Amino acid sequence: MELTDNRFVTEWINEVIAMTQPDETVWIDGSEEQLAKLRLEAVKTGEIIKLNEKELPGCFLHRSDPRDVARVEERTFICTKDPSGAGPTNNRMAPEEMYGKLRDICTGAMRGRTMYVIPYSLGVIGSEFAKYGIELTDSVYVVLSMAIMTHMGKEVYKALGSGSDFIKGLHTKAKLDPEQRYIAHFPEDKTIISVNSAYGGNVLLGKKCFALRMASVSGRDENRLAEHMLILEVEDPKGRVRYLSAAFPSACGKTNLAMLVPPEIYRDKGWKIRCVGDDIAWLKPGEDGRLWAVNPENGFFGVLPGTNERSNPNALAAIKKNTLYTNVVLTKENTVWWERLDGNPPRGAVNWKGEPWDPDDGSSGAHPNSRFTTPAVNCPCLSREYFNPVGVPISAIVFGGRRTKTAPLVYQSRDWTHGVFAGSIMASETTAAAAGAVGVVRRDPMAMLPFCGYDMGDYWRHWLNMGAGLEKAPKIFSVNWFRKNDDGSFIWPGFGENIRVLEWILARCFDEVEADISPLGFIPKVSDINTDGLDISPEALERLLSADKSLWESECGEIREFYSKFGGKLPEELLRQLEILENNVGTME
Ligand code: OXD
Ligand code: MN
Repeated sequence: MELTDNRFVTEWINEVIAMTQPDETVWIDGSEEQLAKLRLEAVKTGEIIKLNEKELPGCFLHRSDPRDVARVEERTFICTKDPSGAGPTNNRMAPEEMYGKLRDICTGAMRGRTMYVIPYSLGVIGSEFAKYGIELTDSVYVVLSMAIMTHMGKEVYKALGSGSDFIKGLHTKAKLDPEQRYIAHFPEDKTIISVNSAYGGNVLLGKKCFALRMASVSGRDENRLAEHMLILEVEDPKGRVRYLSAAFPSACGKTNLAMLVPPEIYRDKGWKIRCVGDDIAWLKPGEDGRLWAVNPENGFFGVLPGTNERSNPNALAAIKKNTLYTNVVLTKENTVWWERLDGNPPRGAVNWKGEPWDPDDGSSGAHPNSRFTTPAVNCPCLSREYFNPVGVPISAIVFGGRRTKTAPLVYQSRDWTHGVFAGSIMASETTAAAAGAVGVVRRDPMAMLPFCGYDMGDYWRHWLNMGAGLEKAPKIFSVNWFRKNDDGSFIWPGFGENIRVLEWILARCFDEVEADISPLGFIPKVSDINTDGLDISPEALERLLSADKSLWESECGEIREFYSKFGGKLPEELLRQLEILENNVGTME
């Protein structure tokens, strides 16, 4: 049954039906009844496997095609009429050319299949932040995932009324052909089309495609930011509640930080950390001159390998029910397992491809980018502000990356412009979240390299403008939890202990602590990072906070080279900041 008579919706759906030719069209209303029916159907077709109801109630396992396990940046396109609309860091194709290719792929692609119509909202429906989308898909997995990840349901049609302000999303698995895989964004047409994939990051169109790529473009015009950031609530022993947002490239422990459990010594004193978001933040100035943020999503799509009692007990608790697992080990007992969950890989299990798996043969059981999809409400430390339609006020913005040697544990930028510079020079060692080489250092400004929907030079300009318009702009910090000793061991314990750095960051935001001036920015006095109960010497801490002259000299060279890609789009202010850094590095011992 059609759930809306909005002609912008119905005319578009009819066009897509004519092209893709599904056997049937099902309008998703968001009801549990309909979802339960779809789960049953998907179990029957083998698209998902029902897990042990006693151990994992409401949980299912999905396996993606082995050639389709991660985002595919080389096949992700921004399609603007303006040849320079996508900038030097995105793939671009002219819209007509991309539409032509997609038309060929989509024609008849849903024959023999059902097409689902998914109405969803990013942000609480009806709130000032909310934006609406409709995804058409031939994948039940997508329907079930979108039901978890977004505010999904027929209420969206009511909020949309007869208007055309929604993002059109078309997804077809087509033949899952990697050679014909395209994740195409048409910002000028408010349209996303994704074909030949069924992996979450490529096909849950509300996530990276809309909430970051499309929303970054509209953010530029609407005085907003759409960022690859978690949002964290910190309550200190005095009961003061403050918020920070933090950008890290994929799989740098963002979900762990977002759900951080303070060490006992902090818990005893009354520190509490709550999660508002783990991946995406939408930000806009409030009337009070502060920057306010919401998490537009409604669930978590987190990486499983390495998720365990120590790294993220909250995530482990969250995924015990109503969770969709992708590409993990299936045990004899119909439960799931992944690398570094515990030291007990199961015997007699099957690996992520469904093949018999011997944990002693050296192969991994779960895919390195295996995932959980779980509702936000499952998270034991979810902030009460999570559903607040006006969001939360941000005191600090934190940029991070995975750097073995170069970046110090933490430093504070001198001002907003310097902070934008710090974000623009972010770099990290690559991980398995995107297809491609693992362990290579790549520059990833604001962790947005794969997600900024327009020219990054213009994006930085937008950041600079946003700051200029904020009376009480957040302070900006850079962190690196991943610095290593020469023997390859991590110097900083990370995980829950990161609260010690957050404590300093917030103290700086509220002028409660002095700092030293370093060539990079403000750094903590060694005595101002609380190491009570930690086995770390003042010398080691000093090393963590230090910056090596020769490494920073080459860093400056790499930044200059990276910046040169942006030509005239690079804001002058950032070039000035690079010159200041180069001078400062010149004065290092
Ligand atoms: C993600 C990513 O899936 O950043 O969140 O790749
Ligand atoms: Mn992410």
